[in-house]
Amino acid sequence: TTSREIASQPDVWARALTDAHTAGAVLGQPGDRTLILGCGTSAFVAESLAALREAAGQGETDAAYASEWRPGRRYDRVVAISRSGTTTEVVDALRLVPDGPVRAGILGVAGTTLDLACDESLVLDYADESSVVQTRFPTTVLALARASFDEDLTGLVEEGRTALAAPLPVRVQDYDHFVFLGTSWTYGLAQEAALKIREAAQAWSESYPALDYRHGPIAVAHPGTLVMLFGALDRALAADIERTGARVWHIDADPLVQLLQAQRLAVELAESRGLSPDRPRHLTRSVVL
Ligand code: F1P
Repeated sequence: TTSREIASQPDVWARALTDAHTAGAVLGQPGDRTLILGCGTSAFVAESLAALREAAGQGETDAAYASEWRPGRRYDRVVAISRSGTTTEVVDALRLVPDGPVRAGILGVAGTTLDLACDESLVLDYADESSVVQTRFPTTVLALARASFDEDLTGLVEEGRTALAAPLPVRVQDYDHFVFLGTSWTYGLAQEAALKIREAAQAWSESYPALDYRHGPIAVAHPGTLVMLFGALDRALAADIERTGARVWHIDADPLVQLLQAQRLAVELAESRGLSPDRPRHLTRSVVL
């Protein structure tokens, strides 16, 4: 299931890009102060969306883990992201929002508790998944948001298909430690990639803002470490990492295609360890307390 959903991403992105214009408003009108909330994968998507919206000049945008957020700053709009629409901490956070801001949802399923608690929802049912481990829902939300901010994504679908057509250029058995680095909106992708490795393959993974990696965490890098760089290649950083004996993996492609390759890495790693990525330990599709 997980592998099939990973492979379906270019087609699902293509579908999303045809109605990008309908999606922009869910994050607020230009100038709106927006807060985006989520848990797990959806918290990382929230972080990436906040960085993208601010960089696009759309207005001040905060992101928070739903479980940590408490009312304080004033917002024009609070956006809840949740594939399932039932995650307890997200539902609870939305209930804490004082009267005033518009409550909006970016959801995978219509008619859920969150959908009913929102004033408006963008339901991406075609990107919903049956697997526990999220793959295409988060990438589709991000593709849609970037297109709605007028980013040119014409090459994205083809780049995704090309990546999927070739075997991964990494031998997963060579590594016992996986690090993912990103900057600006790709830091959310790096965190999401590291989560995939933990969820699907029960392996040791970490994620950091790219340049912060040199400020401590690089101390545990060793020849069994694979460090994946998201976004553009920083040659100086890559050289520093390689000096530790760790391997640097950078793909010259759109960051969403880089994440797709990290998802494939997680599946291959799980299988090489005799685990099924479709049955991650201790996890359910939606965490309802
Ligand atoms: C959030 C989430 C997932 C995680 C697991 C449990 O789900 O934490 O990120 O992979 O499936 O749920 P949701 O609120 O987006 O449905």
